[in-house]
Amino acid sequence: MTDILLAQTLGAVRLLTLNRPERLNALNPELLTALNEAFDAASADTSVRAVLLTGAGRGFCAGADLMQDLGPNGDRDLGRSIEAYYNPLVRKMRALNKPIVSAVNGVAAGAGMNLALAGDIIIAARSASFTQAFIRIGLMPDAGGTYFLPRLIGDARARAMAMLGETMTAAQAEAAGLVWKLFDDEVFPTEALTVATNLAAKPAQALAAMKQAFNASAHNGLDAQLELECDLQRDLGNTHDFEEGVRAFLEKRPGVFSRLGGS
Ligand code: T3D
Repeated sequence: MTDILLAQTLGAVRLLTLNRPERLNALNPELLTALNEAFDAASADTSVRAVLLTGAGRGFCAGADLMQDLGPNGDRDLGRSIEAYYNPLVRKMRALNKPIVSAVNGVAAGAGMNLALAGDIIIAARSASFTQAFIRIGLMPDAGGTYFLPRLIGDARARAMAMLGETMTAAQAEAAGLVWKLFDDEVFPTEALTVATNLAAKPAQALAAMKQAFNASAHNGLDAQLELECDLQRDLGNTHDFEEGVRAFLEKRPGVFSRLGGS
């Protein structure tokens, strides 16, 4: 039996590959459980300094598996699966004190798109596409879509994308600010790993503090945010990484930075 989620450790990067290519990596309970467990494991493993999330085959993720039984005898309480799988997963991704790179290798639809948006840095292959497919099946965005989308691309674009259900090409997504960078398809896996590897070599405590601050800025006012920055920077000023960073600058060499809670 093939693993529904491939988890590989490449140096300090934990590469997670959604692995149901024949269903465009649609999310069923087994895959959602595996993802939840994989983020717990990445959090607990101090040797992991960055997570890279991508899809096998030609899709990133087609959202919820629509082949599940939704007929008269099926479970129509969608809230139940959202509470059990999607919401914990999105919360875990945001709370993880290590950066997540969402590497969107192909189509990202519905909750699959929104999982990508829960990452810290979103990159995409030029052939990738993004769609809030929910409206086509009489649903609304979940998995954080109504939270992330307006913050990333603005309220006007977010509403239109969700309500019209149109597909955004990778180039449009880059222009709208949904993704940070595009890479040619042929080099996408290599470039995605390079982004994650670069992140993994950076000062882990500074990255964790940044993630905390960016998460908080979604709901903080300026005063609260300035105070949070001050508190976090005070802590960072006492780290070995700060000492090392300044020393490396003065000695004109690259810094060698520690992982979370260790060297
Ligand atoms: O309780 C809960 O779970 C609630 C949570 C809901 C969250 C949601 O995500 S709701 C939204 C669910 N997703 C969708 O509505 C998207 C459905 N898929 C599509 O619209 C299209 O497949 C795509 C736009 C993603 C890609 O189109 P295309 O033309 O590139 O591929 P395709 O031919 O449609 O799909 C290829 C295969 O994947 C195909 O199987 P086949 O015919 O080759 O055997 C197709 O059925 C399968 N597939 C695609 N999406 C899903 C799927 N199988 C199961 N579930 C899917 N979501």
